[in-house]
Amino acid sequence: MRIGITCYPTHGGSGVVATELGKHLAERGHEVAFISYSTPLRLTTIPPRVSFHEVQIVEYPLLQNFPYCLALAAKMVDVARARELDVLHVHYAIPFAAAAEYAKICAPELNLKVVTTLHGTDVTLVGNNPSFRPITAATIQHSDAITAVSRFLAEETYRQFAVTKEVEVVYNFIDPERHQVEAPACIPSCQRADQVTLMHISNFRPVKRVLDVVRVFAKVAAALDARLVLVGDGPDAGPALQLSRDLGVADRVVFTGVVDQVAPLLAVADLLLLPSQTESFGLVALEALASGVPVVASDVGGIPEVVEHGVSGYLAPLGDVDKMAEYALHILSDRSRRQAFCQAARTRAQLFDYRRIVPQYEAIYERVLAGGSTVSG
Ligand code: GMT
Repeated sequence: MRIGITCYPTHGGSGVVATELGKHLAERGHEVAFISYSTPLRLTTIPPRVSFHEVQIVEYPLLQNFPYCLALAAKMVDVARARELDVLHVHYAIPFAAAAEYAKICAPELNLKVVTTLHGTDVTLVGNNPSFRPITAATIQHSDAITAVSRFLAEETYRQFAVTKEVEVVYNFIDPERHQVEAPACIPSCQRADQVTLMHISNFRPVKRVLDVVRVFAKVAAALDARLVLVGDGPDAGPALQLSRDLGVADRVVFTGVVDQVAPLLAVADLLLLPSQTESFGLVALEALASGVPVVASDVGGIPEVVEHGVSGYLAPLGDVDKMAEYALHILSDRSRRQAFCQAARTRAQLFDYRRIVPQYEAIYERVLAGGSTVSG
């Protein structure tokens, strides 16, 4: 098949999933054309059967805010014609599902099929904002197939929008081999053999509740020889650093900034903290599990579909830093228990192996190309 993929080319999980999906599809013999305003970060080389098509940003005094959605739609049409695309697979509804619908309107002769994958905030925070709601609802509904990265998100989509088509759950995936790596030189190794490493990886937006990470860490560090590695950057990085000073643990906190590949960092971690306010899936939790790192997270959104409470980690009520610290200490304070959680984490991650998930997308493409519909009940 010939598949066009559009995503945000940045560090976010949706861009990572879309890019890795495209690379796996190409390995499996499909032609894949990425269409975006810059090369997706995980597309460090262009493998066989993969191409990248840049949406040009045009400056004109009347265009106060460049209408990216329209330029993207036009580029989708160009690429679909040139590459004879069968399917446009857009990752994140806003504004990509709308752009794909415009592309269909502009080039009806191509009979393009649109698959929209919902990733989270395109439904829960942004897409349901009154500024976007009618467009989100209509363009999701018009897609030939709709997928969501968790059951939670599929149910949220039905709840928030009057979607009558089936929203199919296709979970995010990992490549387990990529998580069997050595620790990188850029992270100083622990100062003492029995020191434990807690880690948090995110875009440091308020929804990630990074200050809770620091609060949990301070409680753990009061009881154990521990350090905290914070990976990423964003609005709450400064406040997190300040809080670590206020709580007297700044000397045990390491900031790495943004990194492209998290697997080498996870190789030094003993526990991942993910106290998010909402998380449709929590790709970073899955990446941690694949690295044999148990997760302590908030019991919200799709996280319980990834992390099994009491087996590969623990889930605590949102904002309950005492409980999270208690769970972290329970895992970290006993070496054999920690190892059991590590093993359970790797076992859990196998369920999300790309070899199980990518064929589910292929089956959806085949079905929409054959004219199959997914109207529910
Ligand atoms: O809006 C965001 O938080 C970023 C978004 C993204 O584009 O990466 O994250 C969402 O998609 C990820 C990949 O499917 C999920 O793992 C994240 O849980 C989800 N974020 C939220 O639901 C907050």
